[in-house]
Amino acid sequence: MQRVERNPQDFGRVLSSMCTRPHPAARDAAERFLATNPGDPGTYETVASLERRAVDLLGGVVGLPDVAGYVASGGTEANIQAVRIARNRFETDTRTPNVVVPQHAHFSFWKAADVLGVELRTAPLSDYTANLEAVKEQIDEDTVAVVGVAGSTEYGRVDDIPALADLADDVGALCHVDAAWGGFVLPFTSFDWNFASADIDTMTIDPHKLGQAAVPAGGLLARGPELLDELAIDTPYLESTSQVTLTGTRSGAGVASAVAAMEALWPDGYREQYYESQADAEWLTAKLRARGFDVVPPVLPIVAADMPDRLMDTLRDRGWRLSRTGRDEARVVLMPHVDRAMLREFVDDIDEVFAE
Ligand code: 0PR
Repeated sequence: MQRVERNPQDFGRVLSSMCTRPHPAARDAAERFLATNPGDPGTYETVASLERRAVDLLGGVVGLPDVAGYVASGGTEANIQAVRIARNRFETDTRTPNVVVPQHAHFSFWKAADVLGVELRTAPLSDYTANLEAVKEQIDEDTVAVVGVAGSTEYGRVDDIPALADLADDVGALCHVDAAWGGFVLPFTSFDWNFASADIDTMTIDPHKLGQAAVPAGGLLARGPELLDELAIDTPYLESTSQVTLTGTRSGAGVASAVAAMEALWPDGYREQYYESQADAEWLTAKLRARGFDVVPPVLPIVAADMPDRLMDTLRDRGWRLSRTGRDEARVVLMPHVDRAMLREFVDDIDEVFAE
């Protein structure tokens, strides 16, 4: 078999990333819109209408057809903005608003707290998901948002979102769901909630991760336009009069590629990809267990296995890109570019290293 020459866009041995090879239609669309700026919809009308289309398509994915939102630079921006929405609704300026996150929340929430001057309260996990009692203990009258993670960065685990949404609702706080990575597989899993059925207010769901769009294309969604209005800033000299995004000039490439990817893949392409990746995750789990590694069972397609440092270093020397969890496990993210052939090669390499 002829090896494809390595270039920075070759995902041949990348097991650590949440980015992937964009869908061909997404790549073409990105190129076509490279020099456009959806931050100036008065000038760049086509890409502005594509952004509305992107939000509509995302609404289809999350089960809320008339959802509000925009295409952000990534999950970090979407999470910061969700916290900002919640903070801006808070009505007293004499007390510090707080946001309650389960411990596995992405580090972008720490950035959000720092930038926005809110207190971040973390609640411990049990069995890799938010412990509801612990979350409840952290909530008080100054809580502006309760965050649930749907597809955690390290283990791909999903919190009990409907329960977290109820806890938020009890104190009039917003419920934000970080589905930056998991959002495009959740509709095909046995989780029986979506944006419409659970009492979710805002959600992060990134086309540039499992949506197979080009970077940068994150997604911030809100139940209605009035929540997004919390972010509106006047833009006196543009033809449009206000802006809700955090960044000014933005990538039209991200927007156009998000639309192209979703038009090509929603729902059948994403469904097939999820089934394949989940089956591969289970295959890899079995192979690793058979070799004596402890593996955290993959609920969504991420596999974490306890591997000796020396083995990880040797695999890295052989070109494999693996990342570590906070507990030092090797983490394999089964993005669409990770297929069975690649995983066979990976397992063969592990066997070779052991045989040395
Ligand atoms: N929320 C969750 C659940 C995430 O996993 C991530 C990113 C974010 C939010 C933030 O998204 P952006 O990075 O788009 O702002 N999780 C990965 C991580 O931090 C991102 C990543 C992507 C890492 C590609 C490596 C890589 O090659 O690990």
